Amino acid sequence: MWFTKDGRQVLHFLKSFWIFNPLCHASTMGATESAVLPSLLNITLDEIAIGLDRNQFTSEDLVRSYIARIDEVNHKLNAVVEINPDAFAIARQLDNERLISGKRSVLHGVPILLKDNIFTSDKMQTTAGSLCLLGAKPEREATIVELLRRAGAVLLGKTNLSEWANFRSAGDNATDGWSARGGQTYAPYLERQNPCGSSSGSAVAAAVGLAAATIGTETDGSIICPSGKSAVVGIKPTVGLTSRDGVIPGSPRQDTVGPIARTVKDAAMILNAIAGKSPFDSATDRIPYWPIPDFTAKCNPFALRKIRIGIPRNAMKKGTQDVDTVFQSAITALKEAGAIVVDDINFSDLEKFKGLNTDLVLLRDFKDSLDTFLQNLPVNPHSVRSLEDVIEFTKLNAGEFFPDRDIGTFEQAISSPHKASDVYQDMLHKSIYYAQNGLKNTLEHASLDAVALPASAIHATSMAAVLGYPIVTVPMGYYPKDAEIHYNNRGDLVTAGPGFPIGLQIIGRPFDEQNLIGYAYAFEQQTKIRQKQQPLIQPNTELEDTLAKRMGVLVKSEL
Ligand SMILES: *[C@@H]1O[C@H](CO)[C@@H](O)[C@H](O)[C@H]1NC(C)=O
Ligand SMILES: *[C@@H]1O[C@H](CO)[C@@H](O)[C@H](O)[C@H]1NC(C)=O
Ligand SMILES: *[C@@H]1O[C@H](CO)[C@@H](O)[C@H](O)[C@H]1NC(C)=O
Ligand SMILES: CC(=O)N[C@H]1CO[C@H](CO)[C@@H](O)[C@@H]1O
Repeated sequence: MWFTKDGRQVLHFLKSFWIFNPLCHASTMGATESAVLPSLLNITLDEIAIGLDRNQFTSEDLVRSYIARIDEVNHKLNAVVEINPDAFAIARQLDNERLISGKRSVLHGVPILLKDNIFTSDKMQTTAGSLCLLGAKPEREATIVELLRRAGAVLLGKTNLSEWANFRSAGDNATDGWSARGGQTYAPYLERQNPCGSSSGSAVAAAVGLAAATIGTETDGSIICPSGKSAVVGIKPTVGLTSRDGVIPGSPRQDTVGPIARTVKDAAMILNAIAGKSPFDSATDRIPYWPIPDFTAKCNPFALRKIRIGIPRNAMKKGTQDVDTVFQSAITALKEAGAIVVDDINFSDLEKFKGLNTDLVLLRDFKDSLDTFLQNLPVNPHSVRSLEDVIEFTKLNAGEFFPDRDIGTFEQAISSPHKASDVYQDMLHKSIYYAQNGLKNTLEHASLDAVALPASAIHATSMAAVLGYPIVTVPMGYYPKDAEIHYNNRGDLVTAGPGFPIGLQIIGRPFDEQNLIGYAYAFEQQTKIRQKQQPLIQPNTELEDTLAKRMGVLVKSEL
C-alpha cells in the first residue's frame, strides 16, 4: 500500500489515518476521526498556527512547500525575485525553539515574503528592482523586519515590484510590476494579467499561496491597487503606524508599510506584529495609543452594524460599467451586514484636487529622500549617491533596458521645484487643503465612520495618501464572463477581462485601523468573494506532498 503506483492513494491514506490525526497510531488505523489539511491556496494564519501547535507539520515543512510552489509558478508569474538561502536553517531553528521554549507569537515559524524595497540584514538583496543596488547594505535592517523576526516569522524571500516603486519610467514605458531585476510580474487570474503596482509581487504571491502572507509598501495606491487586482486583502496603515526606516523611500510624507494577505484577519495579525514606534522613524511618534491594540479585536460578523459608510459617487472612475455593477452589489452587501449606507455624499473640491499636479511635490520628496538614503548606505558597490547617479547607471547598464524602459519619472523628479520654492509649498498646501475638504470633511460633516469605493477610484486613494489616512481593501467581485478584454497601451498586459478581480477600498480616520479592519472583516464574511473564483495560474504542491516525501513515501512525481 505504501508503494502503490497511485501516489494520490498513498496521500489519501496519509491524510485519513496519520498526518491529520497524529495521536492515532498505526494500530488504530481505520479510526473514524480524520480531517483534511487546508490547501496552501486558502490556508489561514490560524490554521497554520493550529497545524504547528499540533505538530501536524513543521515550519520546515512549510518552507519546503512554499519553495516548491514558487518553483512551480514563478516562471509564469515572476512574483518572487529571491528566496532566502537561510530559510531552511531559520525554520529548523524555530522548530527546535518551539519544542524547547514554546512559541514566540502566532507568527512563530510562519513564512512571510517581503517587497524588494525593505532592507534585511541577511544574505538577501534589497534593490527596489534596480541592478544598481545589488550588493548594497544599510546601517541596519528595517524595524518592521526586526519585529517580524522577533515574532518568529521566517523571512522566506523578496517579491518583485514596479522598479523604484514606480518612480522610474513614465507613460507607456512604465508597466506595473516590471523591474530590471525581476522582470514582469503577472497577476494570476488571467493570462498576462496586469498586477497593478508597485507591491505587485507581494499581492500575487499572497494570492496563489507562495507564502503565508506578504509585506508591501504604499506611497499612493501601491498596496491597495495590486491587492484589488489579485483578489487579496491589503492594509495601508496610517502613515506612522508602521516604521519606514530601512525601506527605500518614495515620499516620507506618504510612505507606509503594510500587510497583504488572503483574509482580513490574517492581514490584521501581520499588522499586529509590524505596528509600533521606532527610534529610527519620527513619524511613529504620532501613534496615539500604547500599547498597540489587537487589530483583530473587531473581527466579528456584526462589526458593520449601525456603522455609517459614505459613498462619494463623484470619486468613482467614469465609464466603468462592470465595476459599477459589482460595486452596487457591494453596497447591498454592506447594508445586509447592517451598515447605514449614506449614498451620494460627494467629496467637495474633488475636481480641484484632480486638477492639481501633485506629482510635483511627490517627485521632489522622492529625489530628496532618495539622495539622503543613498548617501547613508554604508555598502554601495555601484557608488550611487544621488538620483543623478542612478540615472547614469540606468542609462548605461544594458540590464536596465533603457530606452525601451525610459526614465521619464526620474527626469521629472530631477526638474521638480525645490522644497523651499513657492511652487512646491503652494502645491503642497493646496493638495492638503483639497484633500481635507474632500475626505476629512466628508467624514466629519456626515458623521461617517468610513467611506467605501472601488479600489480603482484612484483619486480617493490619493486623498488618503496626501493626508496619511488608512485604507483597507478587500475583494468585492470580478468582471463578468462576457467582459471585453482590454490591454495596456504597450499591449503586453491585460487590464480588464472575464474574471478580472475587483477590490473594495474602505477609507477611514487616522489610527482607526482596528475599526476599519472590523468593517472589512464583516464585509468579507458577508460576501466571501475570494472563494468565488480560482486563480487561473496556481501551484499544486500541498503540505501533504511535503509530508509524504519527508516520511519517505514515494509520490506520483517520483514513480
Ligand atoms: C519609451 O520611451 C522612449 C523615450 O521616451 C520612446 O522612444 C519609446 O518608444 C518608448 N517605448 C515604448 C514601448 O513606449
Ligand atoms: C455627486 O456626484 C455625482 C457624480 O459626479 C452626481 O451625479 C451627483 O449628482 C452628485 N450628488 C450630489 C448630491 O451632489
Ligand atoms: C480554496 O477554497 C475555495 C473556496 O472554498 C475552493 O473552491 C477551492 O477548491 C479551494 N482550493 C483548494 C486548492 O483547495
Ligand atoms: C523574467 C525575469 O527576469 N525573471 C527573473 C525573476 O527574478 C528571478 C530572480 O532574480 C530571476 O531568476 C528571473 O530570471
